[in-house]
Formats: sequence, structure tokens, C-alpha cells
Amino acid sequence: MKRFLIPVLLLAFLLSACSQPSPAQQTSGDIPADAAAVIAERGLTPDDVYAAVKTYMPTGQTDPYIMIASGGQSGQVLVIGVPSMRILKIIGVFTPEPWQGYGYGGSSDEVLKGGYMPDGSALTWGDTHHPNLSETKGEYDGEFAFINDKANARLAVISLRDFETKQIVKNPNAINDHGGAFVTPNTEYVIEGPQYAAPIGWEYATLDEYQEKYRGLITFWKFDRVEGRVDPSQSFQIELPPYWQDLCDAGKGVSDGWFFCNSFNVEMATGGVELGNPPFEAGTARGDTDYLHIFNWKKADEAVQAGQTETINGMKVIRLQTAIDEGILYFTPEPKSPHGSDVTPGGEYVVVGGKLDPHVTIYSFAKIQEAIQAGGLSTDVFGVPVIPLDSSTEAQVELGLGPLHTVFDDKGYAYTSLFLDSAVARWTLGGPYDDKNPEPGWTLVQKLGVHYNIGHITAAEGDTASPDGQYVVALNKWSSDRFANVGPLLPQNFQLIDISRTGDQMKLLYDMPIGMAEPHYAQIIKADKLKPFEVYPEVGWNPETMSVDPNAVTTPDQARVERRGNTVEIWMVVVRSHYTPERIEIKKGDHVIWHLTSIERTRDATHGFALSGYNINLSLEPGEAQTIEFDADMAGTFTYYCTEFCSALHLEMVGYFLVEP
Ligand code: K7E
Ligand code: CUA
Repeated sequence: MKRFLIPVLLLAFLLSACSQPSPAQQTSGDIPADAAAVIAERGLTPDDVYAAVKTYMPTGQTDPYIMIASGGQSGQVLVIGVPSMRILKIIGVFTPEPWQGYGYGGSSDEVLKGGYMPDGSALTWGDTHHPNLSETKGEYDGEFAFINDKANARLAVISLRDFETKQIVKNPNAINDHGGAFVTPNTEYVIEGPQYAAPIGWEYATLDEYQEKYRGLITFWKFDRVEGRVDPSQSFQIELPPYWQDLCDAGKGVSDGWFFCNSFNVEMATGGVELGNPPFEAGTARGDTDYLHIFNWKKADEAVQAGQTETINGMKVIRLQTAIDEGILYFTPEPKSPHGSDVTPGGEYVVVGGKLDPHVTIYSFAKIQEAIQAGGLSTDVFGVPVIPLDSSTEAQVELGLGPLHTVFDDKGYAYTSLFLDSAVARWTLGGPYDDKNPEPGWTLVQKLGVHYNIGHITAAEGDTASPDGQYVVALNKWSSDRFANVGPLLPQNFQLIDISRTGDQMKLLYDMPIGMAEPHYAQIIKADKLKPFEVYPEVGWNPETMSVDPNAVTTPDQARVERRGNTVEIWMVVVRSHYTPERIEIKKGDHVIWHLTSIERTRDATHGFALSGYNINLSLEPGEAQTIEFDADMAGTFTYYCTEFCSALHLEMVGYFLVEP
């Protein structure tokens, strides 16, 4: 069929018939007649058409960026293509996830157990807030991702070779956290900041003893890149006053070696609205300022090496007095109820939002250093030196109501989320960034409305030393009227924003509902920096050890069942479309050790392994080996079958598990 092309003028007429094209809009070329008909029929504006063609991903093409997003209280991590905003994967992290067989019998059970409470009590969910990608020289290197669990003060390590969780560590001295995970520019440390103060080790203490016994505690988890694990024995913590330390960011470039966290509740409010005390929301906002915490983590590292620590619950802790004496910790005031602390790409400035102040405050690292060198600083009640606000501040920019988080692009612009205004503010950085855009430094350029109540904001390669620009994603808390009504619990709304043009040309491109939790932060990495496996590198690959498993079997004739006393050990081979062996006959009470190896080498030829009645479900990706171990304490006739539709004879991929009474 011949395709009719509609001349531009006619298209412009069609568009103007249903909307007001903005004057900035220019048209060129021809639009196919059938597409023009759709535009007319749906009443799409030129902005709509622009947004559609910017985000549409033809089949077979892949996104240039990948967003790693927190999965909020689902305890998981989302992997999303940008700009198509297609969900590619939901990684099981703190919560068992059956599709990946995560927490249903394989080695991942041990990963989840690594994050249980010290007494062994199970934790089967998490409140994930801030994913952070591993960095080399301040650039995302595509190797690992880290994320915190605010609810229980835990940290997880995800390998970006197979996008699976490899480790969860429970903080031995903190019961909740918030300012994590944040990496140092070479991922020497993954940092977990505190939040609501508690005695170290969350031991019991009454709230009357708040100032003496309650503490903040920041954790520097040492990351071993070769092992792909954090090493608790090389990690340390710094004791802090019981202010509620909040969001953090590592210095880089000129400020490499330093670390910054905002805080709130310097008032040390302890709540008790039911006793006639001011509620927390008022008590924590009585003062006009809180403290930006400024850490010299390289000095802290030296203090640890010099043994200036106390070991508490197996973790090295730098006591507050040591941190003060060694020049590890400084404060500077920050305006009312701050949130977010974000370091500029070159490390020159730290930007802090003031939830209850219309400004962002920009601190100069150079000025902070001058003030520290000059000395003679007064202290807070705990003896921490305080740099006066006018000695640390470079600028304040008035943006609007409820500034929270700030990200950066390649053109010297900063983007701040305005929670109360439901907007993204684009503003200019000054100093070395001044020449990168047409506007003068430290000025508001545009406010773009988003829908609604934006929390975090993230930009392409935005936390690196060299952001990409192109896209920002607004992570909105409320969606209200944006999507079809599916009941009173509404999805979140991720909104993709085009930031490719300078000036007031930011445009909203796409609304993506997140119908599973409230994600907080996300990072966006260039897709070509990732080097994930297509299939596991060798047959018999154990994803936990990232090497061939000694119990893997590589050919069907190696498959076998052996009995030693009441222990039955099974070596099973898995391939389209059968398990070998297909019959397992044992006795009630036997202890079963079952090794499974997928000998598939074809991309996407994944098999499942579901053992009915025993709460076991594995995902065996090509080449993967897994071991399950359990007591066969239920007699009966059971089946195991494949849960992935792997071939035309997938339904026949089954076996009998007979447990004789
Ligand atoms: Cu602002 Cu946890 Cu980063 Cu939520 S936090 S938004
Ligand atoms: Cu294997 Cu279905």
C-alpha cells in the first residue's frame, strides 16, 4: 500500500486545529498520513508528538540508559530502560522473589540469612531508599550496585554481571539507617548513614537519657572489589551526636576524601505528643538551623589504621571525642529542616535543600577548608567544631517551596526537586560552571510542573564527575489523577523529563506508574558501561561464588543418587526438556542434598525447578548450578516440574519425588 505523506503545512494546521502549538515548535519534513490521522484523532499537541517520538523504542532496539531504582518498601531494586521507561527486571534484594528463585531453597537463602538480626530472627522485607552504582575515578563503572534498608539498617551488594544480590549485611550497632548507600569515588567504602538516633547496638535506654546515651552512627563498609563483598572486619563506624543524620554524598575531585551529610533534629526532640510534648514534626523544627556534617574520611581511615577505635559488637568504632580530636568531624549550619546533600560534578560545592525554606544553600568546599585551617571555631554542645554559615556558604538560590534533592547535567545546570511546589527547578551553577550555559550563575532558569509531590530526582550519569545531561527522571510520590483508578492505593509516578536543550526548554516526556512500592532514589548509567553475562560463563556456574561449583555435573551420565545413612545426595542435570534423574525415591525423614546443574548454553533457555509442597522454587539460568538441602519430613507423592515455558515439551519437564512413609 502506498503511504501518503502530509505536507508540513497541513500537519501544522491539523495540530493547531486541536491545540495551540507553542511558537518554539518548528516542523520539518513530512509525517506519514496514517500517523497524522492518529495525531488528529487523539488530539495530540506538538509537545505530545515530540514526547512520543523521543521515548518510543522500536522492537529490537534497546535503551541507551539503564536506571537502577530503589523498590521502596518492596525491598527490591528495579531495573528500567531510559528513555522507553520499560521495566526490565525487578531484582530480589531484601524480600524473597520467586521468579528468580530468590529465597526459595538455593544459595540465595544464605544471602537473605546474612541480613537476619544478630539473634537469627528473620527479616523478609526491607525499605530500600538509595541505590548507588560502583565508581572508578568518580565514574560509574558498571560492576556493582549497593542499596540500603532503612527499616533495619542493612546494606546489600548486587553484582551487575548477573543482576543478582550477592550479600546482605546487618549493621551490628544501628537499628535503622537512611543516608545509604553512598560510595566513595573509587568505591573504597560504601557508606551507610544513620537516621533516628538510638543507643549504640540499640540497647534499651529511656528517652530521659537521650542526650547521654542515644547516638548517631555512620558506617563505612569496606568494599572488596575482587571478592565482590563488603568486608565487615575492615569496616568502621564513627559515633555522632544524636542529631538525625539524613542524606549524604561523597566528595569527589577537589573534595575527594571528604563526605557530607545533612541532618535534622539538632533540637534533640524526643516526641511524646500524648504527654503534652510538641510532636516530633514541631519539636524537630524549633530551631532555625541544623548541621551539615563534614567528614574527613581519609583521616578517619588513618585513625582506624592507627588503632584509635573501640570494638563494639565486632565493629571498629571511632568515638565522638576521637573524631573531634583528630579533625575528622566538623559542622556548619544549614537552614530549617534540610534534606539532601549533593556534591557538584567537580566536587567544589555541596548543595543542601531546606524542606521548610525556599532556598537551596550552596556550600563551598574551598571556604570550608579555609575556615578549618583558620581554626578558632566555636563548638556545639558535644564539642564538635562549627563553621559559621557565612564562612562556608557560596550562594543561596531561591527556587520555591520544599526543595529536596539536587542533580546535575553537563551544561552547568542543577535540577532540584520541589516537593511542595510539585516542580523541578532548573538553575545555574556559578564558579567553574558559569560558562557552560547562557544564563548567569546561581539563578533560577525554569520551573517545570510535575505530577505530583516529587521526592528524589535523578539524571543520566548524574552523580558522576561527568554527567551526561539528556534526561532527568522525577520520582513523584503522588500520582492522584494521572492514571486509571485502581483503588485507593495509587501507584507512584516516575516522570521522564527532556533536559537536552538549554534555557527554559525542559519538557515532560513520559509518565511511568510504579505499582509496587514507593521508590526513593535511582541512578541512571549508560547502558554500554554494563557488561552483563548473556549466559553464565561456564557450565556449573555457582552465582554465589562466581566460579564453577565442585558439585556441578556437566553431562547426563554424571547424574546420580547416592545414599549415606539417612542422607540422600542427588546430582541432577537440567536441559530441554527433562531432568535427569526423573524419579527420586526416598524415605520419610531422609536428609536431602540436591545439586542441580543446567547444561544449557542457549541464551534465555532458563529452566525452573518447583518442588511441590516443600516451598522450593529455583530459577536455573543457562549454565547455573544450585544446591538445595532439606529434610524430607512429609511422606507422599510429590512432583518437581519446570516453571519456565522453555520448549514445546515444557509440560513434560517433570519428575516424581516419592517419599515412602
Ligand atoms: Cu528524600 Cu530516603 Cu532520599 Cu525518600 S529520601 S524522597
Ligand atoms: Cu524447562 Cu520448562
